[in-house]
Amino acid sequence: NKSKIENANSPVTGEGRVYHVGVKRGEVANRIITVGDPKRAEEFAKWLDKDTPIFRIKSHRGFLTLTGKYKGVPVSIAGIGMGMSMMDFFVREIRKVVDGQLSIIRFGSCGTIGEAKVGDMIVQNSAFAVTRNYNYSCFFDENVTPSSEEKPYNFTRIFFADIDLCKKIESQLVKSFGKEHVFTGLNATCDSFYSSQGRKEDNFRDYNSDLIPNTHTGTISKTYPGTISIEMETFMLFHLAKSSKDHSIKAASAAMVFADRITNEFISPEKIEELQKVGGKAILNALVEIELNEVHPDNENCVW
Ligand code: R1P
Repeated sequence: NKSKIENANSPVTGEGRVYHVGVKRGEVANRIITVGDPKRAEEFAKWLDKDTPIFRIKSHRGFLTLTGKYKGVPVSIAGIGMGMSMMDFFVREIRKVVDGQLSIIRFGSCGTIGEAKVGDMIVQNSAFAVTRNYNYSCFFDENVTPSSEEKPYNFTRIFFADIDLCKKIESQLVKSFGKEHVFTGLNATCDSFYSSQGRKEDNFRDYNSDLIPNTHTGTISKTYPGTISIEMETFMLFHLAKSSKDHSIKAASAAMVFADRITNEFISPEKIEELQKVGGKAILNALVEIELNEVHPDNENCVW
């Protein structure tokens, strides 16, 4: 049975498919763009070379992988969904089935708490994580008075993107959008779209009103001054790239600003379409420009 998994520690089917992303060796290129929304992945695939057929696979856990060529270079575009755990599944499982160096660029959407505006582009050259402190006494019992050391949210240290890849992305985005619309800076990756991103809700006790209090002086900005963007995946990508044993992953991230978390402005659907079209091409250009030690699988196993 080809779909049977023998090893619970490293779940790969008899056919060599990783359990969640659903791909096997030869189906994913060394150069990868990850996006959250599968529709965005399909949109970017429109830029791929027309003379090479696009390989498409959707996994039972919602990962969509598209592989083809761009300017003659094998690339994959993956729709991975949202959050740090999806990025963790993706990077670890892809690393199992691709040989040689990997270059992974996340191209997503984000909010800004810095000087960028809705519709601008941000190259995220570094990232920290903001996670809910599940042990905070008041989450368990609202009547408890927490000690002064206890905080409802935790902040990690900062992890960094690959500098060369960032520079290539930055110059491609500047070419497409103009210098005044491209920012480079520090990103906050949060473990919730709601609580750790400082959104106020009626139904839950989140103790998050200090995180982004509609000014630039919230706890996130105070902890790491200069934080420009806020989203849910980039930290995990940079963290895994840094902690990969053979340092074989070049990681970078860029995002379209959908929301201004200080003024509460939100982007229009028309503007999203425009940004995705131009942005996708810029990111593909950067992806194929970077030097990379690629290993192509035997012809018979390879989809490109
Ligand atoms: C939340 O709406 C999602 O949008 C952002 C966040 O990181 C989160 O995944 O990125 P994507 O547009 O790439 O999904």
